[in-house]
Amino acid sequence: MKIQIITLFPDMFPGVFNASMLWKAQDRKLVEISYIDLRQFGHGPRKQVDDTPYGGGDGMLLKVDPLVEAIELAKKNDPTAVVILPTPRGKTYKQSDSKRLAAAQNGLIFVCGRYEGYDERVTNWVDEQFSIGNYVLTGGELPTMVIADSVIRLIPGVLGGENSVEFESFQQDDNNIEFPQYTRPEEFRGLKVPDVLLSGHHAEIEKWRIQESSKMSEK
Ligand code: 6GU
Repeated sequence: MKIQIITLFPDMFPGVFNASMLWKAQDRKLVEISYIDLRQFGHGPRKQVDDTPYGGGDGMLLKVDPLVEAIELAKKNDPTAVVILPTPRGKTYKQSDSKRLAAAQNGLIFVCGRYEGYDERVTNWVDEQFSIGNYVLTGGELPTMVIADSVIRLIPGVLGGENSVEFESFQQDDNNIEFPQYTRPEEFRGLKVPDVLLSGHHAEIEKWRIQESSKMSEK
């Protein structure tokens, strides 16, 4: 899967993508991540990519023309890729979205907005708009890392045991939370591992885990 990221800040990404599972996924050629520096599509001697909003208001908006030209280059590299715009105006991103994007196996093009926003006309070149929650971030880079991480780990071969995905949080549906887990020691500073997990009684353990999952989903 090709992942192309259009951003003014490509330096934000390698620390996240070049560690652990995400690094392994690239090392095994299961994903290929590349960056398109939006600045190179800026116009004029100052490579301007932003401008003041029509109608007035604070701050600067990313201009539509550099954004669209960058998307067109990314599309030329990967014509069937899905164009994703992370934005607080989008629908809330869910595990069902990551499953859908991973299963489709199309490449992904992320368009990272910055500053106070972007010219709304860019959405005509975008397939999906996602928010990652009800709070405001300074740009689309962090949401891009979040969404890309959640998709990449679902690509077959990225995680070790394929069934480690099956039982985890949100996998059955978007509200299901994984049960709590424990490892050695049996007691730490007076805190004991629940007896049932030490019982060796598989049916009881299964029952307990189901109970604990549904308790957590209610929170
Ligand atoms: Cl996708 N972008 C920004 N800038 N802020 C957000 C967001 C996205 N999702 C939640 N807050």
